[in-house]
Amino acid sequence: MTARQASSSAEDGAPPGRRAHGDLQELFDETIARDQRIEPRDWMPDGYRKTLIRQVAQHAHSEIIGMQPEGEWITRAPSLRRKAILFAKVQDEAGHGLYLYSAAETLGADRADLTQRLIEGRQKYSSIFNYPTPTFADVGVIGWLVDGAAICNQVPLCRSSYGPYARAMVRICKEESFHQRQGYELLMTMTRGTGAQREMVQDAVNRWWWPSLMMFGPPDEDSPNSARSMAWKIKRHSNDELRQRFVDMTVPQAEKLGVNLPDPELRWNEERGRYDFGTPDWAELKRVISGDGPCNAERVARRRAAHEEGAWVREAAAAHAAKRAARQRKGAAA
Ligand code: FAQ
Repeated sequence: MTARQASSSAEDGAPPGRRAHGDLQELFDETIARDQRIEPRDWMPDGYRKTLIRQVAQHAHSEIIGMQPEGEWITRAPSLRRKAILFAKVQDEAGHGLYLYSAAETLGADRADLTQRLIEGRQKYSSIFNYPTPTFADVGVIGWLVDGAAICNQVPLCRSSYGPYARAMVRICKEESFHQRQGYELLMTMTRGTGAQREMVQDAVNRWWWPSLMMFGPPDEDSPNSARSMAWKIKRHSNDELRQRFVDMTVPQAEKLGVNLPDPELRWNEERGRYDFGTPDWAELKRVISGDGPCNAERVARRRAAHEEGAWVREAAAAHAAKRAARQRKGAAA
């Protein structure tokens, strides 16, 4: 019997008593241990549901707020080709946000409530989107480093134990890979260009390197959620493991591009077979997460304005859906 069958038989029969609850917990634990997926109708512990809503909502908010830093360059992209590429990328990010809000809804969260929490500063989004994008090289570096870090973090989430989240991640990761390549291709073009373009790229790398490492979250010893999330197989790897993986993947790419990563401690460790690297400024991460980064106020204000300006669209869509449903009911009755 799966957790789903158990949950529906408990619903069909008498309300689950202590014993039934124990059985459901056991089935849930077995499903996780067997590496099978938990689906929306399955019984799940409250903590598992809450953790998922927290992570999936933050992830969705990150995709939507993440449209802003690059979005600022759509009207200023240097060619029609770059404009079309950037437009498509930013549109993909909107799509990712929507898949993720849908995944959160399967857990019983209400999308309007999640948005409200975001614009009131009661729910987080990724620290990385609170940094400015003063030059077009930032678009390339976001694609290369930020999407690169997102891929490192998100590919394991395709095996997350919660079905709708894992399936959303499969599609998202395919698109993120494209995003990463477009960023790298843009930087290849710029680094083969003029000295001024190369300087612009190096300056953007200097600004984005450390914030990209912070995307993976605090160090393991300061990560209150990791142990539980890993036991539940929501997260498959710790923050530090993924950060290391990102550094190992990125250093050879930086060498190919001919840019320096701004870390004097970065060097190959023969014994470990991995790169050693310096310590990010964790106080900065804390500041940015708590709302005091360079662009937090601006990002949330923009999101709030977009939500308010979009009220008429939501009202029109709801009125249209109601009209259509009434027409269908009339048709069915005739
Ligand atoms: N920023 O105990 P942990 C993208 C919070 S999408 C802000 O380690 P956890 C696509 C954390 O929430 C990028 N907050 O937490 C794109 C927790 O707070 P809480 C987003 C952070 O959950 C590319 C507290 O600190 N990706 O880039 C951050 O186990 C380009 C303690 O931390 C995801 O959301 C941070 N960096 O691990 C779009 C991936 N780090 O809730 C546009 C899914 C930590 O207890 C352009 N999420 N916090 O109050 C995850 O993998 C995890 O949630 C982590 C954090 C790894 C982010």
